[in-house]
Amino acid sequence: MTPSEHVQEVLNYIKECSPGQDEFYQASHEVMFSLLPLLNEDSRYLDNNILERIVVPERSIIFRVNWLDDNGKVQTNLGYRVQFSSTLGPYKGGLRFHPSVNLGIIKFLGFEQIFKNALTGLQIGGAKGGSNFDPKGKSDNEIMKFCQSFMSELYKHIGKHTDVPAGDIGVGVREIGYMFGQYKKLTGEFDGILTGKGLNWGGSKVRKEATGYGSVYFAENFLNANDITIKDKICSVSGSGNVAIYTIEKLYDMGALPVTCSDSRGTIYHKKGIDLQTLKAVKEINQESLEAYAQLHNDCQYIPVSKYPTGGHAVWHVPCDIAFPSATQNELNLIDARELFKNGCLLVNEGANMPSTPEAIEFITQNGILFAPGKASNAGGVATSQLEMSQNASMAQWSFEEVDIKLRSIMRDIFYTAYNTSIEFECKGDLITGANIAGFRKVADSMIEQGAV
Ligand code: NDP
Ligand code: 2IT
Repeated sequence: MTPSEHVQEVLNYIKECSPGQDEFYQASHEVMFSLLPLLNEDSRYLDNNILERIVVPERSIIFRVNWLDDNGKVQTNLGYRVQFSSTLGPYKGGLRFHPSVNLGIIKFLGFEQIFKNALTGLQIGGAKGGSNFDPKGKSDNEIMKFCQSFMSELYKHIGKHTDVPAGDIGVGVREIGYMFGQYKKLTGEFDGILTGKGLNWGGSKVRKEATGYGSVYFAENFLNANDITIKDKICSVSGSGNVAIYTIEKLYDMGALPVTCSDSRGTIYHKKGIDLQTLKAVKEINQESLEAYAQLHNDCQYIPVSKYPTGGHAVWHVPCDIAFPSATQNELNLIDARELFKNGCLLVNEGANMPSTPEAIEFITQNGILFAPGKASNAGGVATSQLEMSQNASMAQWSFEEVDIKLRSIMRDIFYTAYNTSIEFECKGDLITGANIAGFRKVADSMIEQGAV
């Protein structure tokens, strides 16, 4: 059997034993085929059945979460924690609260996390979790009740040396706080079992900003390696949550001009530049729709999702030099990629996890647009989570500058690891191949060294 046939066989196996898990299939398809240059030259990985092993989580925990809403009625949601790989360290990865969450989504995110975490060069394994709980429209009391119930089961499976969750979509410092409080109540221990904590109770400076800042640091390295500077570049950013907001903040710091942001209801196009203060007030403080932003700036355009021709996303249809998809999976498709190309886009730098569809990626890479895959370019969040774990272990708190310098240097190292690996495999600048092979090789070599466990 050739390596390519072997890969196809493993993918058939995934389809058979995890039916309906489309996003997981999409993520594993991308990773496995990109590994062929390595698999063709080194037979140890297929001889040791690494592919068959790495696509199966070490453990998947699915549980019921009962909680009381404000009317005293019992509500029920599904909770998940997929502990994918502990090869390089304790399981590490975020928790997502969104109505679209199911096992396939959590498995795709956990699978990506294995390689992302390996790329950071830090000692962290891969995991993901969450719930189909919808935080939208819930009172603060309901959010707290849900988080407490969720943790009442999750606490049995996590620990500072075993599994350390963090935030993701729908989970920020407020939710981490309620979950941390419940963990402490149940165990009586003040432990660094979550990251993204508040700064007064064990959180790290820069963790909140880290994914967005890191994404821009990554883009800067990628552009510089191509003799392009980030200064004065017009940037289209999607999303208006944690990653998008701090991407926009860092873009301004670097002299670039972010002109868009979006949420699930619409897109803002503000040609003179997104007003960061308004954006933070609308999204971080008031948790409103971006319509509220448009009401405060009559020189911006608001394009509701319902008004946009189906098949594409308004945010990718404005002139820009760099695109930062920073909302959710599959939010940039072939129609969008064509539009970006037409508008002269130089780089697509993924801030979200798997935001570009396979067809979009194919078009982008075949038409000379630089492409930074999320597992490399958005790794700044989890890397800073590991810095939080380090600080917790030594009961220290580092300054903002100290953490930011470390983050910047980690992003540079991740870029060069992926870039140099692409050179090693004779596809210079193909960071999908570079990042996947570099991450995989580290995990796979360690799996072989640790034996068949
Ligand atoms: P937030 O919950 O803070 O923000 C998510 C943003 O994306 C919101 O603007 C939300 O709009 C929008 N969005 C979410 N789901 C959808 C959807 N199905 N359709 C349209 N818009 C949607 O999450 P984050 O900013 O933390 O996460 C964004 C992305 O970055 C995710 O892919 C996440 O996995 C990834 N990521 C996050 C990291 C982190 O540290 N937080 C680290 C690495 C990656 P609305 O407000 O209307 O819901
Ligand atoms: O996708 C991700 O890398 C995250 N949501 C952050 C995970 C973490 O443990 O900080």
